[in-house]
Amino acid sequence: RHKFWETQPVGQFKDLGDSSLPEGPIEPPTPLSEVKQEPYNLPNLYEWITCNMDSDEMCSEVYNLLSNNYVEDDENMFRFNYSKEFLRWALRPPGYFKSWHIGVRAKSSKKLVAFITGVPARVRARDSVVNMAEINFLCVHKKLRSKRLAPVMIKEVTRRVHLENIWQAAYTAGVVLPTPISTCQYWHRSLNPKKLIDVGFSRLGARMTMSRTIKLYKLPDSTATPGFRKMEPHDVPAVTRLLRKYLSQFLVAPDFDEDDVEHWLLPKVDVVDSYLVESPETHEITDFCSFYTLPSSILGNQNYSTLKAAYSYYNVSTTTPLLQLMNDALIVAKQKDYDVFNALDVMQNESFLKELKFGPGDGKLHYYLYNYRINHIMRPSELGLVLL
Ligand code: YNC
Ligand code: MG
Repeated sequence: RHKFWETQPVGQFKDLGDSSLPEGPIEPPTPLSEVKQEPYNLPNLYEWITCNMDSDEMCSEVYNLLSNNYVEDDENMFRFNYSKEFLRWALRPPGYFKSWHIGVRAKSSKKLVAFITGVPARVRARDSVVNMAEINFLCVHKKLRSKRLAPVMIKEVTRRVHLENIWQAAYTAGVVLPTPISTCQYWHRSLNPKKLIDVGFSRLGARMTMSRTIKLYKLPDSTATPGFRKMEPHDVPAVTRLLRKYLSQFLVAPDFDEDDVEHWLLPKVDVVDSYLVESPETHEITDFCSFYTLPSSILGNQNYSTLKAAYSYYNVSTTTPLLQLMNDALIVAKQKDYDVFNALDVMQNESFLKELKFGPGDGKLHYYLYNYRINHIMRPSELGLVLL
């Protein structure tokens, strides 16, 4: 059934529910001298390249491949449109390896036709902190689909990860593969309901008029929480402490240090936004919320070409109720002209989704680990990890 995935060190469907298998690495590391030294073979017309994301030209090539060929919804109405600045941010975190930004191009035309990336991350699974690769942006040009190029891309990134003495990986996908550690759902909160309905992202509810719908999703003009403000560079140590403590309750979560927080959470225009609550009395940082910016191209609409979407990232509440904190996040997203605010049902998100008028999306998002067994299927609320 899964000719490729059956050969890989991942949880196999036949082992689901077998709690006699030990949690942890499925295979031990091999000596580095035994890792294959040469790249895997590609069909003759193609060659491997390492993509230098410092270069504007390379970033544009990657951007063009993805904006035309990356993930679409089931009805092919929308396609992710990650910006160049976002790709730069996503691919150059602390300690990143250039060799993990892998392209395939046609030898004759030099055109980029496929891409896959990894970035390093420390991920905690129960009590173990594991050095992993987070794999993302696997893309094969539409004209080269179903030719078994994806397994070659995956084997090549695996080889290059192994060369850095890293043996585990985390990734998410909309498709079911052997075997999800958890299956999550996206929820959507309309900020600009008229546009969302006009472009076919959402539908007018039964017995609803457009004006009632606009009223239903109306938000206050300004945030409600005293001391709510944008995160600044001097907040990095306090946010790191707050986030580390919060994430410790989940079964799988990133192990962020201050460098990670500076990279992943300090605000970057049109890439990532972070807000926190500083107590007006004690000046303590008590709460935190963040979202990243990922527009989608709207395919074949006369009036609109892009949907501006915010995606809930990491949120921590200790003093401000999470519901109020997230309502303030919706208010700033609305002020910044986002059309929709998306959130997965991970961490404690279920506690605010329905009350804040998020509706369930249709697609699922499956979370996977490579070469690491987790002995039960986790509930989304046990997951403390958000991948881009
Ligand atoms: C996928 N998304 O099952 P079997 S998510 C992993 N992730 O293998 P072909 C996938 N595997 O079942 P196509 C996958 N999609 O026979 C398909 N597969 O064992 C498997 N779409 O290959 C599939 N991006 O080349 C099958 O398929 C085999 O031409 C078939 O190419 C697939 O980034 C794809 O959705 C996805 O660009 C490239 O459809 C193409 O269809 C495409 O014949 C639009 O492949 C964009 C899209 C995927 C987004 C993502 C995470 C990727 C994770 C990859 C796995 C990483 C493993 C860990 C490596 C490091 C290890 C260490 C240490
Ligand atoms: Mg293919």
